[in-house]
Amino acid sequence: LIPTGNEVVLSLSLMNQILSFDPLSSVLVCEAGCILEHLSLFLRPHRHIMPLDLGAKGSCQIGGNISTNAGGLRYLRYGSLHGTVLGLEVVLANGEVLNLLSKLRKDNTGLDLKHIFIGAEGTLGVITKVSMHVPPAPAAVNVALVGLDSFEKVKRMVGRTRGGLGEILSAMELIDGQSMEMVVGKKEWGLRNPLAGSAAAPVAAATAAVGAAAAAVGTEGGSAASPYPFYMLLETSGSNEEHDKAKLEDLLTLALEEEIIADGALAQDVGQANDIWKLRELIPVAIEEKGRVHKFDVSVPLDRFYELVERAREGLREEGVGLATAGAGAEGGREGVSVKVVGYGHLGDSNLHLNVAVPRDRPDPPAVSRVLARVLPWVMEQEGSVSAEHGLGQLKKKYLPLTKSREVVAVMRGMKKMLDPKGILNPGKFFPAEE
Ligand code: LAC
Ligand code: ZN
Repeated sequence: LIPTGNEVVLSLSLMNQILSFDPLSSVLVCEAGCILEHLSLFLRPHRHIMPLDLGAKGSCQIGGNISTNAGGLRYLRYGSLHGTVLGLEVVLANGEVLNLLSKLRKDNTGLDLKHIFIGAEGTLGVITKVSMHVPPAPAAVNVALVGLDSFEKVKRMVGRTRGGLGEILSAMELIDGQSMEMVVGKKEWGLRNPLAGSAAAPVAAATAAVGAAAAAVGTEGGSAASPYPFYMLLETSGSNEEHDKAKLEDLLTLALEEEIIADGALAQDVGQANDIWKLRELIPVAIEEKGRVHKFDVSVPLDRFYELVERAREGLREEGVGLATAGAGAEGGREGVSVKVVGYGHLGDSNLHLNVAVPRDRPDPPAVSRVLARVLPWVMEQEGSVSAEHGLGQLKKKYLPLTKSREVVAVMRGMKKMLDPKGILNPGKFFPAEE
């Protein structure tokens, strides 16, 4: 976090106490500076989990998670923080402490003010305490990775998965082929693609390969590290290991028979499950090394979900920009520059992360800027959202009027003026300059 002007950055990291936990009602109350992963570790012996999980769990604080309305990897199952946060304590701009620290699931008395602070990016008050409904830990968690030949098949698999796994489905994530190549390409992480042939892949060797197709590498556009253009990570969380596993196996077997998936692997233990998760969670870390990353975090209807990534790649190619691929390295392109484009994200929530890495040593070539400028207008044409889970901050505040009508933005401004008349809370974020 960096101050952008004459600002003071407030650290809540010393406010890291857990205040109470009631296992019967599953309510956790803590201070806002608690690190997400510490909360998960605290809950483990009590057989509960946090309703949210994200790659940054080891450093992010729960107050920040709530202020940014973080989404993450468990959203599909446990939903938004607007549902799981039961109460907040908030310090207002005038120093008053707003006690909204309810521990109740249901409380229909007047306006439910906590909601305006969830996702307000710190512009309306400073969250200091948090009360959350935390789910019981599932007794059985299973993780599978499947490889698919086209996004059309990904869409069919989404339907099959929802139908086949029903209430035990807890995550459905997308990893595209180039993301996979990038993550397994980081040799120091020692991660393998369990669907990339059996000989050299410890994970695959120990993982039950569901498809005989495992060895048949060589899909068009694929590589040794990533034989398929698409992968889906499927997770189930339920109460009966055998029953859940049987359901997942049936789903994969059926999907193979119908040629919706080309191959699949089911993790045989927690270590393998974690390794499959790492293939997904480390994508944003891996791309940081490829250059300065333009990050798009958009909601797009599933039907046209991946089209955005394809359009970006096509647009760049047409503009003469080279596209870096793992094996081949960089093809420079007419513009003498090469960028890396990957797509991944929360398929089950229609939330796509399009990341474009450009060389760090110089400003973006105009050709790249032209293509990237078309991304968000296209998203809006699909009635999507320009920020699905990362918020607007200062970089994307100009897009607020693209998503919200004038009247809606006016009400937001009115609330800001009422709660923070001098504009001292997180200035310059979120609200675009007034017309
Ligand atoms: C993720 C972050 C980028 O989903 O939101 O990995
Ligand atoms: Zn995400």
